[in-house]
Amino acid sequence: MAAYEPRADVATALVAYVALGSNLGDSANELRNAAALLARLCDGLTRSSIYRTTPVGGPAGQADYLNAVVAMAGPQLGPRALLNELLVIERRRGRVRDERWGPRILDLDLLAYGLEVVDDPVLSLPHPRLHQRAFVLAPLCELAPGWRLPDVGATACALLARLPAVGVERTE
Ligand code: PH2
Ligand code: MG
Ligand code: MG
Repeated sequence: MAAYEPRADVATALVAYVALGSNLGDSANELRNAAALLARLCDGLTRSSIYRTTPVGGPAGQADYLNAVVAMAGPQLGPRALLNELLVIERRRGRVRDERWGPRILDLDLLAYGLEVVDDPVLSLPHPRLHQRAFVLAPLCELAPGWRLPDVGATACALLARLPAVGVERTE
């Protein structure tokens, strides 16, 4: 019998999903630059469109956000090292953490890492509020319509359909 050969055409790469958000500075540029930095940390990156979204939570009167999601196929770092790198990139962009859910120049949230389900003080996977956030589910549904969250087994599109269709507008 022939030796087993993995079939490259059907093998599915491990994918990490990262949410990007900004409502200070040149937000569209922040998201594009962050996506370019993340592309260096994986074999292949795809980005959703950019969405203009109404702020959820936080102080009254903050500006609308721009949000997007990227899919990192074949990430070079494990989930904890990747999370740490996201924080490093945020800090380099001048992110200061003061008010919870206050305005920010760049927010990078690790949404999911393959099928990992983790719940510990530093890392929760999938991201615990992902299911309720249209500003994350809309770009994730666009990018990965068939992908199912490892914990609830539903797609981002199905979860999005349950939420009120307001406050999220695709811009490009
Ligand atoms: N991020 C938050 C809180 N609220 N609202 C919108 N529209 N977009 C965000 O990225 C966002 C938010 C906490 O990180
Ligand atoms: Mg966030
Ligand atoms: Mg964050």
